[in-house]
Amino acid sequence: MHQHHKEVMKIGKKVVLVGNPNVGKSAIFGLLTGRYVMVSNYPGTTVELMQGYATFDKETLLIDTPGVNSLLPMSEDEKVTRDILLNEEIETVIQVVDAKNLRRGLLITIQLAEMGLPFILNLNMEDEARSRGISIDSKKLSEEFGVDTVATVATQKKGINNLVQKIRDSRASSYRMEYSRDIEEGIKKIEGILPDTNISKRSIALMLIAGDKSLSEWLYKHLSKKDISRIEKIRLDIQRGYDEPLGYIINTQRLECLDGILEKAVTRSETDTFTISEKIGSLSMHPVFGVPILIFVLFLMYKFVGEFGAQTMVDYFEGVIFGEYVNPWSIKVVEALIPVGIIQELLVGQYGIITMALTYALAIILPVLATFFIAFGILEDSGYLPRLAIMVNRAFNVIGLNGKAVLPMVLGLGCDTMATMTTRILETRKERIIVTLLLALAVPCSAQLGVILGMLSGVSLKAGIIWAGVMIMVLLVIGYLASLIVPGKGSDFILELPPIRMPHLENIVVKTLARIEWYLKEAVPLFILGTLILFTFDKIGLLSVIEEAASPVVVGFLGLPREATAAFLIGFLRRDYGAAGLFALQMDGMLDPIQILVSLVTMTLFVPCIANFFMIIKERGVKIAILMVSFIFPFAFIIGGILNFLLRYFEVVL
Ligand SMILES: Nc1nc2c(ncn2[C@@H]2O[C@H](COP(=O)(O)OP(=O)(O)OP(=O)(O)O)[C@@H](O)[C@H]2O)c(=O)[nH]1
Ligand SMILES: [Mg+2]
Repeated sequence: MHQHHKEVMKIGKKVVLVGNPNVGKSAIFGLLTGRYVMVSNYPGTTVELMQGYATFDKETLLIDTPGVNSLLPMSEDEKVTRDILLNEEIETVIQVVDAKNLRRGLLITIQLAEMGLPFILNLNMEDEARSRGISIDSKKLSEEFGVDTVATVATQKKGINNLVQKIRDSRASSYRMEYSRDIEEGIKKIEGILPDTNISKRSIALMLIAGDKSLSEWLYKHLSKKDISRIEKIRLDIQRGYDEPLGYIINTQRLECLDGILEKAVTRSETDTFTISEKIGSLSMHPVFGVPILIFVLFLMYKFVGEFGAQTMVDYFEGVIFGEYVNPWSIKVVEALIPVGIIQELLVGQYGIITMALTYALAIILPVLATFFIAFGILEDSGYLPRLAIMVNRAFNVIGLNGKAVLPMVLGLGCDTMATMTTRILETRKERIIVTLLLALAVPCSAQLGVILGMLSGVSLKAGIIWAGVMIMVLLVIGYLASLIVPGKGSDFILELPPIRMPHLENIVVKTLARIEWYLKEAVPLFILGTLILFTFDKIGLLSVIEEAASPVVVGFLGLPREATAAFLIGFLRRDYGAAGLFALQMDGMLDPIQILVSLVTMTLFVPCIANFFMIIKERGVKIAILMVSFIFPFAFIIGGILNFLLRYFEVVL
């Protein structure tokens, strides 16, 4: 969706934004560079490095990083952030802190101070801190750490100029905390072994003592085997003195130090009264009241996306704009200008680029997609999604996943490809594999969901409930089986809950436009490609051969008309395009209600799109990707066939 570069650009002074998840780093990055990167109200929005030159100085390269809870990485995205501090020569670090959650933020400040990197403390979300009665004595804080502090409210563009001023004369912190004697001695010994790098030996020694496994690659590059085992021995000697792991001990000592600082720098006025947003927030996670709230949210989405988007808007775009104007005119123009029959057909025939690819893309999918993006953007920014994750946590525990894993799945409703990348926030390989599989299998992305919602709303509520029921059952059963097969263990459930917030119109608009732009750039060319393939197959007679060959499955097993084969074929490229093909069949009256339901269930279980497939390869490797796909395709058809059999056997009226 956005450009990303694995390698950090070499030119320019590097300024890195670092901080806890969901504190506003990307919002600040956007203000400093004028480049839009996704800003959403949940942790893990950014999972890779984003770069851009500053608007105030073209020589300054700003780098946005994934949020971290500590510079001792627990997951892949956190490692990205630590590694950039470790490996790049950095001019300044801007540590973005959530001002209402200073304790969490200062834990990172201590580590930045230890690294010896020049940095400034950016107290963001000042507005929310104030409304919660938290006031921060930033002078005190500056004195304690020996660095500048700047208060900002990124959403209101407040304090940004100040921030820019301070970047120029940032300095390394004078703060130094003392750990217990055994640890301090260990640090000294390890410092004697370590080579010089961008960050202080003390900070690396502490990471090693804390048991940072993600450093092993770095160690093997810089040290001999003998030195590495010497370090490990030092670590084990210290560990012998404690029952808890050293990482935990070090953290506890840091927090103790912090509490001293917080006492001096933060005052809270008593505001025990629950704000309305907090009330809504806790109700939405309530085991009982949460359910009607969820149903209400789904109902609103259905009204807006399913009815307004997929019916009213599609009818208008398909029926009026394309049906009465674009397509008839195109046909006239093409026939008048190009007298070559085959080219006419290529453009405006049954499998024509205008009459099929563009009509599906712009008249059927785009209206539902646009409404879905708006609705989803509002949900993202409201802070509801992580609460939804908590609500369904229990069900997911059964299948060996925790609530943090639900987040990528919910995000999959927006885009499965992006969500597959977001699995980086998960801590164990097992969780990442299971979530990747479930995303590809049973989580329809926005484009698809919109088309499906639209088609189902043309059948009945019952059909919709059966469709959703099948998806949920597949999720739970396959998730459960996968958790038995995939080795490894899950992790504990820790999910930072962002506050419930009024979404910002500006962000929703910008985000929706960014997503539509992405759809036009990424998906539409694939639609055209798919149409070209169908056109060619049709012309050389291959299409009817394939229809014939697939007939036992499509016609016999699934009980669909043979024309549906073409929809499944293009569904290989993107399942929303396939679904649009089914939509077109439905509008032509070629599918009865059972056929609609069966074809939709089968299509939903397909791999979402080629892009998702490549993302699975990139994130999980070729072997796992192929394994997944060779499971998914037969599985999709089998479930569709079983459903067809059951519906017909019990003579279900939809
Ligand atoms: N009220 C308020 N909201 C803010 C402020 N800054 C950012 N936000 C909101 O906080 C949420 C998180 O912002 P992001 O910029 O995505 O946070 P991030 O630190 O990049 O998050 P990750 O990429 O997940 O680590 C969004 O909903 C923003 O609109 C602020 O100063 N005040
Ligand atoms: Mg971000």
